[in-house]
Amino acid sequence: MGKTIIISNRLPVQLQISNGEITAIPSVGGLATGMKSVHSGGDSLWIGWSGLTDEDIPEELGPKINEALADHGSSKVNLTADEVDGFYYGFSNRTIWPLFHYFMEYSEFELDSWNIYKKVNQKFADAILEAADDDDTIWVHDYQLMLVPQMVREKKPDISIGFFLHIPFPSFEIFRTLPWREEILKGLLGSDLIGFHTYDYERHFLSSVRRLLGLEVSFNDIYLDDRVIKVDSFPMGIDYKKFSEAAKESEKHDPKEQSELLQRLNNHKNADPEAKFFLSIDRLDYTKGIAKRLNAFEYFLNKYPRYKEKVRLIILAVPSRSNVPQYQLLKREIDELVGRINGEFSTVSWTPIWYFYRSMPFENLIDLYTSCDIAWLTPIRDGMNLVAKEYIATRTDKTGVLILSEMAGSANEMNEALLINPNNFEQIADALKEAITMPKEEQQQRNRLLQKRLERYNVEKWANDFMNSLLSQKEKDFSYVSRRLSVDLMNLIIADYKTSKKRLLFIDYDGTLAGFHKDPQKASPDDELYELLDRIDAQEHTDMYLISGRDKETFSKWFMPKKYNMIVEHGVWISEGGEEFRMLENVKKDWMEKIQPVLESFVDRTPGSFIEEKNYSLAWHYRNTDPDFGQKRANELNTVLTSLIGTDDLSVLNGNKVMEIKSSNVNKGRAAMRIFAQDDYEFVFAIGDDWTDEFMFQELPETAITVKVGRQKTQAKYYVDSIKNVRALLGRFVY
Ligand code: GDG
Repeated sequence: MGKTIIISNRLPVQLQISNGEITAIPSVGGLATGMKSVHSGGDSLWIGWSGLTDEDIPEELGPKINEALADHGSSKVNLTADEVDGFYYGFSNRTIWPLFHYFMEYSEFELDSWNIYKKVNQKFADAILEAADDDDTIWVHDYQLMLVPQMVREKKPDISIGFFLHIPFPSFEIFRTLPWREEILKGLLGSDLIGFHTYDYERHFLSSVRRLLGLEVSFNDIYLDDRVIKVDSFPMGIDYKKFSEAAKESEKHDPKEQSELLQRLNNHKNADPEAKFFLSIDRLDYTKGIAKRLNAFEYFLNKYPRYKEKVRLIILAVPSRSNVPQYQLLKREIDELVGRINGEFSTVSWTPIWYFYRSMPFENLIDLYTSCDIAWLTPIRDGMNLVAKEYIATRTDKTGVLILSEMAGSANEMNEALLINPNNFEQIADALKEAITMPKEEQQQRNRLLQKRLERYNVEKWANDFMNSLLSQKEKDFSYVSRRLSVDLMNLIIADYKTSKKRLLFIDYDGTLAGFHKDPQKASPDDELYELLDRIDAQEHTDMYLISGRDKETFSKWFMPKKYNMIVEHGVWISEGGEEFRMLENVKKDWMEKIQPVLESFVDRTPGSFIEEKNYSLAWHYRNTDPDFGQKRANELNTVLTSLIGTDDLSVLNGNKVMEIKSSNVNKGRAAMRIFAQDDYEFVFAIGDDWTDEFMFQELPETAITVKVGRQKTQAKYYVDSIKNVRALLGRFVY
């Protein structure tokens, strides 16, 4: 196995240059810590931007910088200040970030920054291509690099590529407003595996793929040409041990060894044992809902004035993207709000809000987590929110209450927290009161469960799950994936048809020429279909056979007057040129009376299902049952029948919402081959939609054109996706 290449906008280390000396400081964010286990284990390379623009790096330091990065298994992509501006501050943070967090009004659609985004994505892709061997595994991260997977795929079609999105994927209605939506989706679809934090983001993505690109999606697999792309959710965890150990370590400290911050926090706590600290930690970002939280705090103090002088809100807002205008406005808004609320409520001995606008060292972060009674994290939208998980991990005695927004991805896994809607101040005020008064035992009970889950599904497990899923995707055998019948392919087939001297066509009926109906008898041919079949049948040097599992009575009624060739009951009967049906295979039917009661018991227990008795087979139809229930019963029946029929000469066919039991020596493949052997055919064509047609696809010679209707596992060479397209294809033979 080759090496792993991780690609993200920023590298796991940040470089600083002072007095010609380079220092590399480990990055702190969730992504950097999360990928540590993948990056440190074995052969791995991390490609990203160093945080310094070309203009920042003195020429003579270039090689030294590369060496410093190489020491950390990293390699940089060089970006100019203009590129950082258009790609990072521009398209990534003024278009994608707001749009994907449902802040449509902040989203700017600038052609120039889109062009720079494309150019910079190509730079990242080129850096990968330069470093990658064919057996390497590539893991691309986040919204800044959504075009990279396809850019790499174009040059290295067989390489294994995974992509993980750390922010939400918005609903189709939001995503569709992006002018370059198709390009973004196609960029992502260069991957073999696309991961999201939650099932909802996954669902939104699949819906956009289906609606905007019209691709076939089955469960969480996307079918694109001859590739299958898997989409799945992997909720990101934290380095649980690091946080819980740090908290334990800090508790061991003698008060004099404690950080100044902790000493001060403790002094305040000791002065009034009833006082409670609320903690709010986020990057200063409009998605995090800091301004709303401040307003809600004011609302709480007015609604429950008895808590004045008892509670204190500690806000840590970490500076972020301060080049983007919205962030500058937000900074001003928060400064003003803090000033106003403190001005309104402060007393000589009490300031309700302590506000820090900076980044803190890790130790201080732990101090805040361990000394605050309530973590109040109420983003308006957040891909995951790791702070919520980190807070819980540091609560060594299991006390503490987490108030968490429903709009954070982490809310899906943290049901024991007090979940709130960040726009509902009434609910928030009540949740704060509930948190203040929550008995210690209840806090511990909730946190015990949370901690257990976070410890188990930690970040290492997250990264390993993703990598294993990516590897198994690579190892899967997709040879069954047939190709969509494109216009070009269709033209070739038609040309072949027209120049052939003798042609043979096998055409299935239900699900191929006509749609399904609640009552099978009502799925009769329409005039347009008769006209199409008439024309094909009238072609010179062409033998057309309708080939079906239906009974001969129904087909006699529908097609005998037309004198079409017909093979029915999967190959038991044949009628050619309007002659009476004759038996093509000798089949037994004495087994039927034994199987019939079994099927009847399933009809009794499965409302909507029924038995169709044919001359030589029995079919149990479950199209009209509840879909999940019907499928469950079908699986059950399959097991029962398999054990019942044992080595008898019977087989069970799983068709489209129907199970049919019949003699093993009868199938469409055998019947088709009998016809094929009768003449010297140059052009052989078979089309069908279900399992019973697979016998034809399998048995007919390699040169035959075999076409499946629908995108499922098949032996057919090609597929078309609808009955409408079947008719269009057949129409091209004759019109
Ligand atoms: C994006 C998505 C998703 C924060 N302040 C300080 C500090 N931090 C650390 C925290 C935490 C990380 O930064 C923040 O992670 P979040 O998940 O809360 O938020 P984003 O930065 O917006 O991250 C988010 C995440 O990607 C992962 O996929 O969860 O939804 O938006 O680890 O501890 N660390 C230090 N000082 C600080 O002042 N040392």
